[in-house]
Amino acid sequence: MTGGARVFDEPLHVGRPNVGDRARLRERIDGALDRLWFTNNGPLVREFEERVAELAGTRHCVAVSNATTGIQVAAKAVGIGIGDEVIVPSFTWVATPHALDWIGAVPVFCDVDEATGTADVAHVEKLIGPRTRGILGVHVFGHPCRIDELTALADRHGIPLLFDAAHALGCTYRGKPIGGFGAAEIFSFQATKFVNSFEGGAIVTDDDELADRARAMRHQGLNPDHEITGSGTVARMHEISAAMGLTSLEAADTFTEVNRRNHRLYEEELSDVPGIRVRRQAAGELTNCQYVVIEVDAPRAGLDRDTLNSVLHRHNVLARPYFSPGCHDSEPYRSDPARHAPDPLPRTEALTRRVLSLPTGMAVGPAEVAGVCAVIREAVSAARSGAADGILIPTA
Ligand code: T4K
Repeated sequence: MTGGARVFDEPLHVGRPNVGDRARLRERIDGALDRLWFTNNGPLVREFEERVAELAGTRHCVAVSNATTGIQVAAKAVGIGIGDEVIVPSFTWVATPHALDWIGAVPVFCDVDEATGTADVAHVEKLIGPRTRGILGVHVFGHPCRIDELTALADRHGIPLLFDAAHALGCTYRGKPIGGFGAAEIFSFQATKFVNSFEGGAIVTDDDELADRARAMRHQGLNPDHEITGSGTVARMHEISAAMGLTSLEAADTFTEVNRRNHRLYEEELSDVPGIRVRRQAAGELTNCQYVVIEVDAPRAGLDRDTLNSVLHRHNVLARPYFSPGCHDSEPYRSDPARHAPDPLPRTEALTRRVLSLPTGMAVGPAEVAGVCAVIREAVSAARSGAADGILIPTA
């Protein structure tokens, strides 16, 4: 490593898709081709919805084309519209506020609790005002929000509570699967997610009427009798996506085992590296361990997150600084702080400077984890001994 050679010849990605049994995938795709039923509530989509609802423990699952449109449909289905303020954490992927902004709602950013990375309930309460029409919590990196407290708060103020559960399929809160909390929760099945359907998402809920509205909204407002019941969009999942979703879902236990093993290996390998800490999974809960996130404490590590990230990239480890910058510090929100971020968000800002997501998933084995950790260990060691990151720069 010190001689300048790259540790990895090929790029090691954070979000390599988890596939499952390819032969089953091909069979399912062939079945769809034989049936000539490609989209709009096809049999594979309905089967996928049943499986996801089982896993989430909900009465309904409405599969959609991606989680972003899923958030939009769910928000509209609970009555959020133009000019309505929705309180949302800034520490999330920008899809969360963008989904609201795109339907004319106004994301108002709250700070997060540093340990969980999820909405700080006291700050959410402080931000509730006359125009607040909803709260959208995010189970970031699969860590559940403080759901009971948010539920009590939303009930007290009579506003709907939704959860962006893009990272949280297969995770639990107080032993109950994520999916059945709030008015509705939204999963993502984008390629890099724990279970993927190439692109895809789902709204899960126990509310029959909300589910009916969401089903109509994802299909231009049409009900099952093909009557136009209101406005809608096109957010349908197609059969090929559902084929992948079902195949990937069947292998979810294996994905979880591999993710957990990788998470444990990273924790072990990095436990003695000064200034580097693997963020904890939720204590006492089931978790899919889809994200391995380290925090870089720059004064102790001798280098900051961005320097470490550059070193990793030079070795072909394509780590990602999820989620940095905070959404409040990204356009269009940054340009209108009075509207979107009326209060300072110190814990979000501290977190966004420190976090870095490392490669995991089915494409990452113990040897890859060891290689990534060796780069980190040596980078920290060099930085602490005053050699900056120079010794890790490959010559070629
Ligand atoms: N809410 C939250 C909290 C979210 O994190 C997300 C999505 C959403 C809502 C919205 O969900 P969707 O509407 O997308 O269903 C990625 C994903 O595109 C995005 O879905 C995800 N969050 C976000 C955290 O990450 P990017 O721009 O970082 O890159 P992407 O997807 O091109 O690639 C990520 C890594 O995965 C790279 O290292 C390359 C690798 N990769 C990617 C793809 C697509 C592969 O190896 N194969 C692939 O097919 O956004």
